[in-house]
Amino acid sequence: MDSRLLLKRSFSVPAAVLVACTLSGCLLSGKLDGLTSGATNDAACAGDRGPPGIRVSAKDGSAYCIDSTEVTNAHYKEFVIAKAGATSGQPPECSWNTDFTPTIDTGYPWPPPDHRLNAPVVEADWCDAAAYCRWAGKRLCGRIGGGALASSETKTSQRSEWLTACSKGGERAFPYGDEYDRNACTGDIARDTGSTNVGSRVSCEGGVGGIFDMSGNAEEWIDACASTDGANDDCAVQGGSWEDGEATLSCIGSARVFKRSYGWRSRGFRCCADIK
Ligand SMILES: [Ca+2]
Ligand SMILES: [Ca+2]
Repeated sequence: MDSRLLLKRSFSVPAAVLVACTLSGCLLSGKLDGLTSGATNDAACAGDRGPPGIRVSAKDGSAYCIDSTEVTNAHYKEFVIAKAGATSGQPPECSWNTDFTPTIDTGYPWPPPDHRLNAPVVEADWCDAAAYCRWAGKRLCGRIGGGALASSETKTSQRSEWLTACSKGGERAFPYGDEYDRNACTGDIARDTGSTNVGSRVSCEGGVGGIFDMSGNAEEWIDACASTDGANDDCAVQGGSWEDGEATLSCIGSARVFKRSYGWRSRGFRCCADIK
């Protein structure tokens, strides 16, 4: 599909934002405040810290909120500063986690440089991500209706908050449609350049309008771990990243697991919340 049609369909762009569409997708430039600091399609998802929430309707008639974008370096930096080294209040399976600072990797330093503040935070382990979401008044995306998703349910859209949002309730293979479009999202077309600012590729919108980068950019931790023993639990990651190709970039086909303690340069997260 012509990405300009996607724009007209459902994306409300602040007047100060310029949109450029090329073969490599659409990129926003200019002022992003309308997208990243308070824009929401539903007051029931407003008011928490972090990216604005977007309302998602599940097939069972319930509804919940999901962050419009991945959590950014700027969002996460606020959290690290606010916690000031304190790591109390974590669940028992995170008792090993004594530092919320992301691991430092080549090209992904911490603290982040100013020009990377709107890029997704990466190198956070599962417990860091869960603690951020709790601090923000939210939770890692898990099971529709609340709580963790069983690891066997990560490919069941009617059970998973993350997958329902990405696949529009199981109707789409990719957030933007059924056919893979290598240029729509920040997948392996960015293998040499890495992650981009969240929400900057407007052709990567969906499954629900107003949500960006469910496919690619940073892959995303969800609340679906195989056990609750600690650092070595296998926890699910979805959506693929700038390091991945088609199979991993689809909504349903992308469920992989990594150790709870294992941050990575292309692994981030977003949060979910109950409707207020
Ligand atoms: Ca940590
Ligand atoms: Ca993503």
